[in-house]
Amino acid sequence: MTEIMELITSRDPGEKEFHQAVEEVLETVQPVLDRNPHYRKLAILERITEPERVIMFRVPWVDDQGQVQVNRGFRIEMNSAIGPYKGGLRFHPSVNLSILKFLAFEQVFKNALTTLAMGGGKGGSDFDPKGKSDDEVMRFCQSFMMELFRHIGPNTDVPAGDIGVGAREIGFLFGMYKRLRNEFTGVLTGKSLGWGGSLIRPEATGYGCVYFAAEMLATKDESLEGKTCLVSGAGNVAQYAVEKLIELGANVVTMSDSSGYIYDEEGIDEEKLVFVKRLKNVRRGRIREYAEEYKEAVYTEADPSADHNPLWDHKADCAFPCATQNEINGKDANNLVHNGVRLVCEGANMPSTLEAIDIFLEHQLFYAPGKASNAGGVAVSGLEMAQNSMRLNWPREEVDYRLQNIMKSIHRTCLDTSAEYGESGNYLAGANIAGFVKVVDAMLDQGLV
Ligand code: NDP
Ligand code: 2IT
Repeated sequence: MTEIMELITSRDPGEKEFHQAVEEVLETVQPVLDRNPHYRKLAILERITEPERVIMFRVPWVDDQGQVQVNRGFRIEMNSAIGPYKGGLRFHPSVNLSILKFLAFEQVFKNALTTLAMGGGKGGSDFDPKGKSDDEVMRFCQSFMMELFRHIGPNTDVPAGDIGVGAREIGFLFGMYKRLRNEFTGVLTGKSLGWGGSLIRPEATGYGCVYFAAEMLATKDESLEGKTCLVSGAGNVAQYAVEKLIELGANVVTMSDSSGYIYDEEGIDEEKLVFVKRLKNVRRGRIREYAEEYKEAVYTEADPSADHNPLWDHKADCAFPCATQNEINGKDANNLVHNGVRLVCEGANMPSTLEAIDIFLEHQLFYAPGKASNAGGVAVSGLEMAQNSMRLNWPREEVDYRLQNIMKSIHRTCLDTSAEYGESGNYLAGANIAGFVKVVDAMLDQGLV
């Protein structure tokens, strides 16, 4: 195992997020490797950590001042053992190969857990949609698709949204794909309802995450009702996690963006959440304005030089990190434990550092890794693909019912698998092993690919 980490780190020395994601999986799948000594000869680890294909391309576009801008576009086609590559596109200035490879790697296991036939991929650009006009975003998306279209397709690779890519961007990307290919297919998910989108897809990641948390608590005959919850982020995942938490009677006291966070001791209610949705989705403003609107809330500006995030330093029962990777470090994890938090359910991808995860496991918190607890988004993307193939639309209740069942099934798989491999109650081990076994079995069935 250390051998394979050495190989990966020496091959791509700068890719620290990718190394972190691989290390987290390798640390937990050892029992599978021990039971299957032939995996070594078949170079399973070497194959599963190497993308099937990496596409990098130039994205030139013209801004509103007539100035030519150049961004970098990517698509990592990580693994297609169990279905077409599937995974989001991220537009954020921090995007690079390391971040997208970690996301694509996680996606492979996550998609396997959903029970649907989807391989893993991820893509995006270092383009920053913040502060850009709709026209600029459209020109960028059109240029991005002018290269990406030749690599994707409804049976090949099906992108969707992620940070910085929502319904607006998916619309512009779809329009250009349709024009270039002259075909109307489900090549992207997260489409708007009127032209092939699925009900519940916008809600799916946040709702699914809360369904997963409810399942964890139910194993101890507890529920979310009356629980104080810390949520980070204020985007797609955070908004719908908060919506479902409110519906289930929890008291949500925080939300954040990259500039800072609000703490509202009285709780974010339905009306306040409507304000956040308008603020973020329509006006594209900052979370600071919440505390200007609701005087009972306190706003704290982010301090990039601080060694911890004060959002995680409040008395609470549950924490839902829904912003970005590595937003909970070891110090934050200790703060959560000392403040009485007993459940951490990840809406974001890899929001906890390896040190933070060790602290959660050591203190026996309910800890759900993102690849299990945030799989509801890609699961409903899979349901969107199914509806597109059949050219029909399921009602809201049907999609929500299927989402709930998928989250229950992932929860059950994590618990059963962790028990089977002597790690009872360790959702991280359960998720990693179950995803790994499914993908590896498929790879072996298909020969040396
Ligand atoms: P959005 O772009 O809608 O929202 C992202 C939120 O996180 C914003 O509040 C943003 O603040 C904040 N954020 C982003 N980057 C940083 C950063 N570097 N530091 C601090 N805050 C940051 O994205 P989503 O809600 O879709 O995604 C959130 C997380 O959930 C990501 O980890 C994503 O990979 C994961 N995820 C998303 C799924 C989906 O279906 N959308 C599915 C599964 C996982 P600001 O506006 O200031 O940048
Ligand atoms: O990280 C994720 O699972 C997503 N961004 C959603 C991917 C998808 O294809 O819906």
